[in-house]
Amino acid sequence: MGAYKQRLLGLFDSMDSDRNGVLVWDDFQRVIDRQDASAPQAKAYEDFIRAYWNIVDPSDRGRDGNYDGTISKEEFLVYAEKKRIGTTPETSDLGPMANAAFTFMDTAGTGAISKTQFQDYLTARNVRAEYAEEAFRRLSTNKETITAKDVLTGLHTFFTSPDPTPEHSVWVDTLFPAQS
Ligand SMILES: [Ca+2]
Ligand SMILES: [Ca+2]
Repeated sequence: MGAYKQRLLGLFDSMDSDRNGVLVWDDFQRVIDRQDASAPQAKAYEDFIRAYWNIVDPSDRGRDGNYDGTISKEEFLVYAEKKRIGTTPETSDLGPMANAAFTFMDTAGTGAISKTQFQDYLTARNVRAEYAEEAFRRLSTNKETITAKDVLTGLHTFFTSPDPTPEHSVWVDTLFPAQS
């Protein structure tokens, strides 16, 4: 199996919170409910999960191939390949999710994430310091901050690239529940 499929199936498993092999809204609600609702970025994280649901939601029949109201792994992969491979970040369906991810990581709310802020965000989530540094180097276009556009480009790369470790995507992993 290619790195791309493995990466997407890892993402599928991390969101399949009842481990029954299909995605429905309850899986996403459970991820929201497991957050500490009083944490500073709890609302921003909920917005991110809702934005992610919007590109999974089986009520879009193009995603739910067998019309059973749930998204299977196969449907998840087929839709991702059909809809995203060959798009640009701007023409993909990832814009709202990327904006929500940016807002979540922009803990100071300044509209641009500084290098220190980004590295602190990652190391607080158990990413090793050298990986955090490398992730910043790869993701930041201007080498001083991470912009919303950088996050969109990085997320698009994560969802479309055949590269085993696209853009050093440790930061993407921090956005989703850890797989147990
Ligand atoms: Ca499930
Ligand atoms: Ca289905």
